[in-house]
Amino acid sequence: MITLYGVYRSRASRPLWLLGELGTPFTHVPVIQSYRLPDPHAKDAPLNTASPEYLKVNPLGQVPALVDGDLVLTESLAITLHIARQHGGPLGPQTDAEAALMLNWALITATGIEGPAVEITYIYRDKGDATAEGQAMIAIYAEKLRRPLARLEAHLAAHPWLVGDRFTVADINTAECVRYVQPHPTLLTEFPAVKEWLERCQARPAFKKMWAARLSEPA
Ligand SMILES: N[C@@H](CCC(=O)N[C@@H](CS)C(=O)NCC(=O)O)C(=O)O
Repeated sequence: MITLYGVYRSRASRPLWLLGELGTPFTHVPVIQSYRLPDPHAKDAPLNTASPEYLKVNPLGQVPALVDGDLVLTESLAITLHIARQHGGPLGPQTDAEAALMLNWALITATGIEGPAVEITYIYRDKGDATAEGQAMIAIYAEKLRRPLARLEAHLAAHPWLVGDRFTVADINTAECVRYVQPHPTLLTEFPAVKEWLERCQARPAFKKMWAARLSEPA
């Protein structure tokens, strides 16, 4: 049985969405980020990323982590790709070429999209959209995103999904990173196929269920 560590309000959302799509049984341990607690070391603190017990699972002190028998994985996109290979059916790779393409999209996403997109979300969360300083920073991150988003746009203008013309783990991985751009909707209007694809991903019942669980957790 798989054990997945991490609250919904974290990058655990990625494997949690996938596991919801698949209906695979798993044990969920909702470890919270230590920085979200007033005193993560307090006696009554919930299990968190600084808890000695959790650091034995992931010495990096981050969520998500996955334990599957003797295998321990501590990167969300490696976790989703593993689950998809083991249990994914059509959401996982059917050939070596598909496995390679899913990894390729995960790396484009992790190296080109996630970083600047997360910064955009943080700026809106911390500064709102009113400050000139915030807008200047957003313009810098938006410019960094234009090339990888154009790459995605070119693919999605010609294909409904990222791999194999069907919804797969590759769509979950990339959609969960492009989601961080959504607080800045004018950027996505430059990439209409990406915007439409993201809306299709987020209309899926398993995404909506994951999102509702996320919203039900304390902010
Ligand atoms: N590259 C890692 C990033 C993991 C990560 O940054 N997790 C955050 C929550 S979304 C975390 O655990 N932060 C707690 C900390 O860094 O102290 C992944 O995708 O799994």
